[in-house]
Amino acid sequence: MSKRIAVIGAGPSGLAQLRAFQSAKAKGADIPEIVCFEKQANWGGLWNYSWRTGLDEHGEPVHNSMYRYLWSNGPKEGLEFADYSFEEHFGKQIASYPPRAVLFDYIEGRVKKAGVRDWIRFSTSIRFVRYDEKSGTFTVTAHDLVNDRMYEEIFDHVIVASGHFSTPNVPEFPGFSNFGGRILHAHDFRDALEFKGMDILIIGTSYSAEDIGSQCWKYGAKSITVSHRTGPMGYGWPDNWQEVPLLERVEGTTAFFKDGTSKHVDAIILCTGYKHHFPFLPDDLRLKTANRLAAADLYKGVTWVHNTKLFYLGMQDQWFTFNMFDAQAWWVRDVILGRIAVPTDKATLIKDVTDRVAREDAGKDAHDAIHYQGDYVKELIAETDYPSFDVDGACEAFFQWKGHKVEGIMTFRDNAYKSVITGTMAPIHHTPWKHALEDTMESYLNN
Ligand code: FAD
Ligand code: NA7
Repeated sequence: MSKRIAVIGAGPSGLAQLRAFQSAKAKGADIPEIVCFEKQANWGGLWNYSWRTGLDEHGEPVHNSMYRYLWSNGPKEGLEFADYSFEEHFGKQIASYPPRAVLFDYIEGRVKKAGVRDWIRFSTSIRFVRYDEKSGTFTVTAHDLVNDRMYEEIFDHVIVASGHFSTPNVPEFPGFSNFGGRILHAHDFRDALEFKGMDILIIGTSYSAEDIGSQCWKYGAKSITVSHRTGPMGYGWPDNWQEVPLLERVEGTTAFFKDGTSKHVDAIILCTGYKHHFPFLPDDLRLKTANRLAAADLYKGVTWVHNTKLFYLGMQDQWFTFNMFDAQAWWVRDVILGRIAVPTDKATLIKDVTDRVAREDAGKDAHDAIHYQGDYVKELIAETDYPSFDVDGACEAFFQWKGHKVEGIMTFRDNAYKSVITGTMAPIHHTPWKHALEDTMESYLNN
């Protein structure tokens, strides 16, 4: 096959795409030339931890938003690869909420086995992509950061897998310019020990707020105050943790909230989410969407409705992660291999998107949202040869996880769930999460 495919990003989504093509090749298919561009020096995306914040050694925005001591915020049984189980990788079943380094090792294990590393051009940032109507091809401008060399290449398809939890959404509140302590966004949070003994104010009520607050609590912050715009998280928090209405202003080191209360704070961490940000795409190719399950303008959640030669992976808000990226990558692969036909009339493509939005909007709660995304994963895998797995069982692990968080927000990670790939039960971790200050892979696997 003489087609050329550009994949932008070698995080879990981009790597899923490489594995999808490699698995077709292993079964005898004629596959196109795949070139994956990754701006970092290694693969793994957000799971490739960096101590850096701000700009990297080449002056590129640091992609990493993860931090030291980060453990999976959901059960691993919800994300397990159907073609590469945790037991296959580690040689045994492991506990359910692995630290970052353990999940990085697992992600890497599958692609090392597939032998796709030389499909990736590391330390290469994509600067621009443009589509030429006449030739029906994309011109991709890449920047080789090590040799400081820019070049262009032509591709038949572009697959954007650059993630959407890296460019921070950073609101400003009155008084920030004169605040008497540190203000940072979750994207730049690295080590909870920095906040030991401090009164911390967190803005936001989603995963970052919950987990960064919990990290700071675990590593000895004096108090945690979480300020909400819409509503409190409502878990059974420890005694030195309070939930308050939205921040109104700060004066010196005093924070004032909408209900008239105030509190001394030493540092403010904005856990206010991220932006879908594609500075390398022109208007006609650039996705603009809210962080939701039914992303805008993507037929089947992956095909750009305005140019069906362009695909996006992993752009949805995420209950399902690695296995959903796989479902998407296998599906996109099969479109490119001509095994799946994408409708040619735009009205049909757009109707698919509006139907998905309506179905998501019809859901009442998190339970419905989990089912909605589970059904999406099922829909895609039914159309490809991705190994079928018990998606409802993975949803069940998520429901149990939600219940365990309500039972104890600082103890939910002490639970274990059953693998939907191998059917085996995970062991209970040897140390309760709140006492496990050390997060090396060696320590975690010592079960
Ligand atoms: P990313 O992991 O973001 O990878 C994108 C890749 O594209 C990066 O390697 C980046 O360097 C590269 N790239 C970007 N722009 C360019 C460019 N212009 N040129 C070349 N390369 C480029 N998920 C879970 O399942 N469990 C968790 O516990 C969990 N915790 C999380 C905690 C945090 C703090 C965050 C932010 C996310 C978490 N996630 C978690 C969700 C996470 O989004 C997914 O697990 C996963 O990393 C998404 O994979 P991705 O490949 O789509 O994007
Ligand atoms: P999310 O899930 O997008 O949540 C963003 C939070 O920030 C949410 O609670 C928002 O409140 C809040 N927010 C956003 N803008 C503001 C302003 N201007 N003022 C106050 N509050 C605001 O991002 P996360 O970082 O928590 O999670 C992203 C991923 O990282 C996730 O997949 C995890 O796995 C890790 P709202 O509820 O809209 O009022």
